[in-house]
Amino acid sequence: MPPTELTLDATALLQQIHALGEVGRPAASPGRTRIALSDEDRAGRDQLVRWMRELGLAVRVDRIGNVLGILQPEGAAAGGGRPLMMGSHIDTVHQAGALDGCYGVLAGLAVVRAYRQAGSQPGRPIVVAAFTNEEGVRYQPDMMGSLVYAGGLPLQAALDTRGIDGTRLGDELARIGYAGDLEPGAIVPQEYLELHIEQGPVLEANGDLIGAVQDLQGISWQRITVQGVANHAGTTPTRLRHDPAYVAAACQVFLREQVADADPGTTLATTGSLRLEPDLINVIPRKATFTVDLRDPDAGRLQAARQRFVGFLADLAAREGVRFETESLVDLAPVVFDPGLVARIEAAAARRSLPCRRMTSGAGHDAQMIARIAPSAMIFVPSRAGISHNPREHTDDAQLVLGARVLLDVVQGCLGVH
Ligand code: HGY
Ligand code: MN
Ligand code: MN
Repeated sequence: MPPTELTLDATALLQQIHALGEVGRPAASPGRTRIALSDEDRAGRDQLVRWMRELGLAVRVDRIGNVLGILQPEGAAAGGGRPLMMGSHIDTVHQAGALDGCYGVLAGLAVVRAYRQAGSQPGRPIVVAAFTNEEGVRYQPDMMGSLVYAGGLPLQAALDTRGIDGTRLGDELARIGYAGDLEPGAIVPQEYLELHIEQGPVLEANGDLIGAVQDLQGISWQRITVQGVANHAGTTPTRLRHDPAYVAAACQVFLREQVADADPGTTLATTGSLRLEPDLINVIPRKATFTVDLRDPDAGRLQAARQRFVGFLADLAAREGVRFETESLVDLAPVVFDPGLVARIEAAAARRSLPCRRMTSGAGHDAQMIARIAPSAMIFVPSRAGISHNPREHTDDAQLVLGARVLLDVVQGCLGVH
């Protein structure tokens, strides 16, 4: 007689989170780095595939390198039907924490393990997915593997993408041995669930343990190139300067004071990358290249912020006598997740008397792409001090286990135990 409630193997989950966190972490370093399609990413993928195979999952890799572990029910439960998909990513930013993305993928394995250890079957297939290049730090856009999977970016365009290091994505994918043969999106899930750390301060600040993520804010990424005139730092009067560094700095002030701090203060603006050339102490730069990451839950506000910024840049460039170019890398509208799945997450938390809050995701996630092809939702757990994309990223083990338990409850509610 199958059990009415599956048991989560918390020890195995935490062990795998720790073990994967060691892949790409130099001995003396607090953080790990597994940039998409790097040798370290390959090592993380190889480890994940081994764990998938240990659980008896059929492993498929698609043509953009997404890794899918498939549990196909047998016997009476093999009633077919489209799979329930859980997933996230295992590529990281530079010097990352151990949880971003990895937690959701390994919790998916923990759900499969619960069925295996109970000798039970789900009523439909389960797919655990690790999507390629979620972080988008080497190749833009981010969430690339899931975007291709959802049909939002042509495969060939993704394969031909040039990285910030000049490499071609398709070549690197082949080099690490993950240019698979499955057509991206060939397996359309009936629903998609992603468990993830919040990466922000909201849950912790409010004493909540579970976030039922109902929507995800819009994201705009632009790369700005400003061409000025290199000149001598000591002999060039200010009035004769055409200084890209000054333009880039003025843009930062504008983005903070006129965009991020403006009412209602929901737009976030970040310059994460700034490069000056020739980058020498006594030379007025000839060129500045910088990125602008804008986020807002409201599509109209996001587009207005984007336009106001470019308008400011155009006026400033004319006054400073410099030329500029803007390259759009990402322009994603906000996404609303499936209300039915969000309600299931809340109900699962309530059954365990876990304080739960409906919320918006500040970060981008693969779920926002898969939501284009299937009902999707996310479960968040707290991040200590809201820190992420930083080796100090941390969530207490007990909180990680509770999040995975809620995921298992929701999956069990969708698939049953046979
Ligand atoms: O940029 C993001 O929000 C995600 O971490 N890729
Ligand atoms: Mn992530
Ligand atoms: Mn991330």
